[in-house]
Amino acid sequence: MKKGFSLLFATLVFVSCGNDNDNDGFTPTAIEPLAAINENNEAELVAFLQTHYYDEAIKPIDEAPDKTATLWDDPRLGVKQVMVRPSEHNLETEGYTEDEIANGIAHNLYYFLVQEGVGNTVTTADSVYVQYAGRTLDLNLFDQVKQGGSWFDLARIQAPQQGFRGFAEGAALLKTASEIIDNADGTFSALDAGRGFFFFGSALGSYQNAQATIPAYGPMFFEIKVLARKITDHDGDGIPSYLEDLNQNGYLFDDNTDLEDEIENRRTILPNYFDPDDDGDGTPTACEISLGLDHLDPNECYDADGDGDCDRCD
Ligand SMILES: [Ca+2]
Ligand SMILES: [Ca+2]
Ligand SMILES: [Ca+2]
Ligand SMILES: [Ca+2]
Repeated sequence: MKKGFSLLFATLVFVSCGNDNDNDGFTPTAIEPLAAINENNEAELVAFLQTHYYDEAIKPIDEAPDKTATLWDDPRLGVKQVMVRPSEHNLETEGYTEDEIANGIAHNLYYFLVQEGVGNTVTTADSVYVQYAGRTLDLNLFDQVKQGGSWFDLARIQAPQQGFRGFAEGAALLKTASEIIDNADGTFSALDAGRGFFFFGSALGSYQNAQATIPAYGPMFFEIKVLARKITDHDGDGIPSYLEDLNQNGYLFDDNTDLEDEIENRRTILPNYFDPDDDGDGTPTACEISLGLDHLDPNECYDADGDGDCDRCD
C-alpha cells in the first residue's frame, strides 16, 4: 500500500480548520448541514459527468473535446446510479424528516462498470484485494495502487471516522477475478477481475475533513479493480460480518442491538459486527449460538449457577 493512502484511510481524525480572521490562530470549521452539502456535491458530480469522457487508451477520464459523448450520455458506458443514505453527518439540526434522521439523506453514487467480474460477489463487509486510483473532480490524483494490489477492510473504511463509504459501496458492485495466476517473473495476472469507476459526494468520502489534496466537502471518484476478497468475522462470534448488517443497507455502523444499554452503562459503543456480545446480556454471542439461545434477546442468556446473572459458557 502506498504510504499516502495508508495514512488517508488509517488516520482520518483531523479536524478541518479555517482562519477565524481574529488573528489568534485557527479554530475548527463548523460542520455544514448534510442536505446543503449533498445538493452542492450532486450539482458538481452531474456537471463533471456532463463535461468529461472516458477513453481507456488515454487517461482514462478527461475533459471531453467538443462533440464527444460525455460520461453522462455515452451509451457505451450506461452510467448508473445507486442511492446511498449516510446518516452520520449533522442531522441534529432542524428541517429533516423522521425518515431522514432514521435512515439518512439520499445520495447518488454514480458509476459505470468496465467489466463486472466473473468471480466471487463482494459485500461492504468483506476485505478486498484491489488496484485503484482516487481523484478529485479536477482530475488531481490523490493516491493509487496499480501494480500488485492492496488489501482494504471495507467494513472499516466505511466507518464515519474513516470516511470512504463510497469506496466500499463501489467495490461491492464488482466481482473478483476468476483466477489469479502467478507469473514466472514474480508478478501475477488476474483473469476477468471486476473493474469500474465510481463518483460520489463528500458524505460518502471524507466530508468536512480535508485530506491530502481532497478539499473539505469535496466530491471524488475512484477507479477500482477487485482482484480477490475474504469474508470477514470481525468480532469472531461465528456470524460473518455481512450477516451482522441487520437492516441490510450495506452500512455496518447502524446495527447495534444493545446501543441503549451501552449508553446507559457507559460501555464502549460497538456495532454488532464488532461486538462479541450483541445483546449485551453478558453471555457472548458465540456461547448463545452454541447453546441454541437467541443472541439478539437480552432476556435469553446462559445462567450457569442460577444466580440471575448471565454467564459465559466457555
Ligand atoms: Ca461476527
Ligand atoms: Ca446496517
Ligand atoms: Ca453493541
Ligand atoms: Ca449475549
